[in-house]
Amino acid sequence: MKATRSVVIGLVSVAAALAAGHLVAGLISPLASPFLAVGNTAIDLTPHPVKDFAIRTFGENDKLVLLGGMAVVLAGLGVVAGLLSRRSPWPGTALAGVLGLLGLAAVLARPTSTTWAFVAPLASLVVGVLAFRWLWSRASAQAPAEAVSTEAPGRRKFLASTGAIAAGAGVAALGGQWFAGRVDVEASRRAITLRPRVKAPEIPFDADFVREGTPPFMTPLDKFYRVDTALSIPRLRAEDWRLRVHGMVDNEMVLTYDDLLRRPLEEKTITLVCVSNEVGGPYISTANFIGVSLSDLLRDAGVRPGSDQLATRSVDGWTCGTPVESIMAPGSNAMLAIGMNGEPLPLERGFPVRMVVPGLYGYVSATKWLVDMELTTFDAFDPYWAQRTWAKKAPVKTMSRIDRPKSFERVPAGKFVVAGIAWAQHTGIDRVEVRVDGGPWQETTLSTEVNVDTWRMWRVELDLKEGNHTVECRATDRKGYTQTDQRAAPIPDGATGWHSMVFTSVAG
Ligand SMILES: Nc1nc2c(c(=O)[nH]1)N[C@H]1C(S)=C(S)[C@@H](COP(=O)(O)O)O[C@H]1N2
Ligand SMILES: [Mo]
Repeated sequence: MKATRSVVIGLVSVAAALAAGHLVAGLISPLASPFLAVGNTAIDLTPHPVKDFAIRTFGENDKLVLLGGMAVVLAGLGVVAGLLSRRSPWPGTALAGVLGLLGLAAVLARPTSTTWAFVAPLASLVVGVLAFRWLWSRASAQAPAEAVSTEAPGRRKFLASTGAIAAGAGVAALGGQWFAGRVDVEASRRAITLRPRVKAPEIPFDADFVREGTPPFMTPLDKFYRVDTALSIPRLRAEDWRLRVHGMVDNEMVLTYDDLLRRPLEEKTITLVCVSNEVGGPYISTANFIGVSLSDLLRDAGVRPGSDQLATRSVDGWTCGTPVESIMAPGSNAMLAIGMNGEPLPLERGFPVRMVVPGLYGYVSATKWLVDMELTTFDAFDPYWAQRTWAKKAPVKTMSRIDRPKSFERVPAGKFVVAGIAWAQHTGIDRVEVRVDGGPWQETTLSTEVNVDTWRMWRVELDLKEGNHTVECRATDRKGYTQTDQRAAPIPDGATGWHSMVFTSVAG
């Protein structure tokens, strides 16, 4: 068989197999799609430095890059399978079978796997093998005809059969997407109006120094940093949502979205920080969260003595462990959030319900698409990131960042305003100092404080001679702790060290 034909057969069979699995998954359970399951497994198995690299390099596109990479690898395998099968269909058949079994294993191993999930990868396996065998027989049946130089009809038949399967694969893949999306989450979200009983206080005009280079105090939702392991955003309707509260409690509960709406809704301005944030990094944002008090809810459930960890689970299987005392402490402001910046939670923010606990990094506090809460102990359960060598407990560290000047920026010599942000969540910032070229520390002016659970901005006017400079900043919190200059990487419990910026003052 010609090499081009064998390659086309391999590629089309792979596409047919993936599309068939995706279609069946769309009908029974979207996360059972073998393509997505393999991708999600890859994310879970990726060592965290690689994960951090992916987030840093590709940002929010990291998952698209992964899916694209998987498509390239699968296409490559299809090509190899085709080329190996020029004389006999068995190498390709075997490869289709092995890939199918891998898909099956990935789907079954997912924590979200449902009873019938195996049907989707099974469809991939069967369709992949059958498509390959059929196309192979069509292609080789024409071979003698080619030999006697009546190539045209043979090629036409071959093109017709591969074209038909390729088109079928396209339709099946789109159908799978459509069926998966038919659970109309957007409509569910649009139907919700949130009327918090207590609104967050207005943000004072001098809570940020935007014109001098700091971020705006409130982060618009499309600018809010995003970090999660979800390859496809879970699609859970508010009306279908249930939260099970169980484990070391006196009263097990199952809550509905309406149950939450019947509780007093409060709006709070809170900053969220990711433990992966490097010194000077971007993974920090601030929003108005609307939700119900988590400590009130746990009091209703009756936490038994001895339970020190709240284990929470997302609908996609991601898990999180939060110290019970951080939630129950007076004024903890821990909440089950259903709204952000006045809207119901956006889908990628954990619609319909997520958790927020000020003072703790997101991976130990901010479960999105929350569906299960178990009161347990730190000894008894390790959540997702603790299983991957991150710390079990991770309070947010007091830190500061320079936003102006930017790295290697050329600024006018003479008077120049340096500005940035600082945070000591749940404690409050006492002061921020800067120094230039290793000189004496100088106090900066802080913005008006909104509350201790949010970031705070700072600015200072410097008078600088022409030439290269290095500016450093350090924050001190209300407990009297001043940021250490010792640089530490984000793993296992958050980066430390002073942020510094090299820039040049030039004669204007
Ligand atoms: N279900 C789920 N919730 C999650 C995560 C996740 O991977 N899955 N990541 C956590 C981490 S590490 C952070 S920093 C915050 C980020 O929330 P955001 O994406 O809304 O900014 O969500 C937390 N909640
Ligand atoms: Mo995070």
